Amino acid sequence: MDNDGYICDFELHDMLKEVGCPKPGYMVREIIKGLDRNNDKKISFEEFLAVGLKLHLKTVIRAVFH
Ligand SMILES: [Ca+2]
Repeated sequence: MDNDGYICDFELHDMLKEVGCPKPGYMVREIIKGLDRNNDKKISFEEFLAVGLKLHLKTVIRAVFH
């Protein structure tokens, strides 16, 4: 992370490696594409937060139904 407030492909690549689930470059770019809402090829804090919330909601919904 270079602390510019955005996560770009190589930063996400390093992050995934650090948390023990490395992904090849093309997959990292697919993930970025999936999260990127304004198509600047970077993930802003807001975009990241939106995903975090979605994942959190999924967990909550799963807990409710199981
Ligand atoms: Ca973006």
